[in-house]
Amino acid sequence: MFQPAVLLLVFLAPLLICCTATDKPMDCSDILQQKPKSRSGVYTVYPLGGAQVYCDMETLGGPWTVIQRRMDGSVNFYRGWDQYVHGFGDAKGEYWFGLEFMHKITARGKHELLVEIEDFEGNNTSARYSSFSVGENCDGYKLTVSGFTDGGAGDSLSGHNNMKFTTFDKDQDAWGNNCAKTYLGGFWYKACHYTNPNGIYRWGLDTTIHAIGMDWNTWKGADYSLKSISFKIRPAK
Ligand SMILES: [Ca+2]
Repeated sequence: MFQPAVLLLVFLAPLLICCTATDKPMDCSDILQQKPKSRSGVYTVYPLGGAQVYCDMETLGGPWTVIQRRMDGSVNFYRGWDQYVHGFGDAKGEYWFGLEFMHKITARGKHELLVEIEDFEGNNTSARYSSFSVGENCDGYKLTVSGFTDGGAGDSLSGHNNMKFTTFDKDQDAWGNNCAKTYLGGFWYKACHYTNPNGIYRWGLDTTIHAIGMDWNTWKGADYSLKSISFKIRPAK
């Protein structure tokens, strides 16, 4: 026979483990909620297992979880499906946070997206979307994005709404060939793109091979590869 105290422990143990797990921050908004004076920087979050991410606590009041960032060409973004699902790069610099993490975070509630871009002439601009989410694996990590507000960059993302994610080894785009292979990135390609944030880092205007750079067409056209671009999300108010 179990003693009552032992029985109680048996019932409480899973509950205790569960509560410990939910105390772990899933994204940068959890970080700020748990420690309101947190500054921008690299933090460990637990959308699944632990992963490093850059939190922007300042822009427009934050707290933004940076899910994609390019800034100096130091990381190769021409990668396969598994890497885009689980993430790659360095949270201190260039990285892709991972489609599974993006799905887990945006499935918690409505999120907004801020895209910030910069050219090589020192100009900065942005685009904002009031709703952004990434579907689950079995739905090809489909992008749902809407509610564009112009920060000066124009809207190069709404045209990708409802598209599944495509890499060179997983073609889910709306084109006869594989957009990732032709435009050398991985993205929610259609047939094929208005922006190519995971394309080749190629230092500004280059018309040698069409639209393979890190472009945002409504600002600088398809052959201008930006100096920096970042995608940031936060819970919608
Ligand atoms: Ca295709």
